[in-house]
Amino acid sequence: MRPRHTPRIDSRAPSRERRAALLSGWPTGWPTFGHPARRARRAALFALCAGALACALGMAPGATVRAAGPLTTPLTIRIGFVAPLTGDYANYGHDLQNGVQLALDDANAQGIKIGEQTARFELIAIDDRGDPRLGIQAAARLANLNVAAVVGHFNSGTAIPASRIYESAGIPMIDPAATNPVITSQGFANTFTVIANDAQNAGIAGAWAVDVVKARRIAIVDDRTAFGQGEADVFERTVKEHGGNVVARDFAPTDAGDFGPQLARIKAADADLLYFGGLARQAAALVKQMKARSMHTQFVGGGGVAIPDFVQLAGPAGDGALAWEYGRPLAQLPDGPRFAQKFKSRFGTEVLAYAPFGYDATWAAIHAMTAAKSANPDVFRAALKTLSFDGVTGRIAFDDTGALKNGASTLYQVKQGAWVPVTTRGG
Ligand code: ABU
Repeated sequence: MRPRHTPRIDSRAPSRERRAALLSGWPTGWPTFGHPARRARRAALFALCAGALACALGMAPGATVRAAGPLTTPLTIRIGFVAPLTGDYANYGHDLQNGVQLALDDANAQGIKIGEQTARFELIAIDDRGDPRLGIQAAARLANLNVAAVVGHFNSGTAIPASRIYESAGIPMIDPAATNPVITSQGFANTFTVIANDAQNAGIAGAWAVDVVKARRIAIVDDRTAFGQGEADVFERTVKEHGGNVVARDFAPTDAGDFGPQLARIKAADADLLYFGGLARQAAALVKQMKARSMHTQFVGGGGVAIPDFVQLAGPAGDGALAWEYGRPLAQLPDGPRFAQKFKSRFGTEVLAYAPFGYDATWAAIHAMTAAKSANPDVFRAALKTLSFDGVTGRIAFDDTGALKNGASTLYQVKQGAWVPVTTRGG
């Protein structure tokens, strides 16, 4: 795995002391004195007064009053971010965090105004390791910190339960990477996605496998995550709707390194196409083991596979692999090359996967606050719902459920050690 040049975890999070102060409502740096019970009552009173003052100023729960003073005092707005920053998915998480940070850097450099006040955006990043249990804890922490909005999570398996917490707290979650369609089908007012979902991506892949590739014997393997299983289910359903023949449906948990039993069944079923629902690391292990068994079955990945890590991990076994990925190729987008260059000079690394979606999700929150002249979610939520702007990844606008309107999907193939776009659908 390539080293990242970004801090690993919670780089922009408040210090322990400041977090405790934020949670108690007592300002950082102010002396604590007196009996703990009296201190707690004072803190509660302070929180009440600060809340009342914030309301009087038309400020958000996520906005911090720095000090009493004129309205020209910068308005600090905290944006939450949750993704795996350690563990097997950390490379996706760092890439995404860098996209979010770049958007906040740009907004801070532009001196964005929310109403009369210049906004100062702060990132509070939390590592959930892609673990639903940690994802829920992270969401609860961000809700306690009263962030104005959350950009995240990366994994569908953490995004789905976390979305319920943000909904209860009234905090908009703008997801740049998690793609299980359940995320925006729960009837929530605070859930948005700036990336095409797997009903689209895996649906397109299923129809293409039958109608274009004309695969006759299709096998499917998934990683048993909410994401991988979800996209494999959509793929299978669509293949069958199009009259295709599924000869094997199997799975391997995300920590499985050995696909021997699954590949033995797929080889015995004489499959001509294998669709994999899961991420790049496992996909690379799968194609290596297919090659070791001299299998000639065409490998097709779903989302999250067409990244350089797949090519590095798979080596020559990756040649010819196909994968359907969300959105259009960055190089073909009007602002794509400029974004890629800016990203490289800021972080010293290339865009890996979803950084541009992280950038657009963050700007969706900022544009909505600017339009509403408020960082209070109760005020700017309406602006999010009617938002429409040209982001790096394309036009960002949401349907009634909060899902991205007109998302695109692109098929890539590994040719001479690099992913090359083949065709784009939708968008
Ligand atoms: N959508 C790509 C991988 C992340 C997820 O949805 O779990």
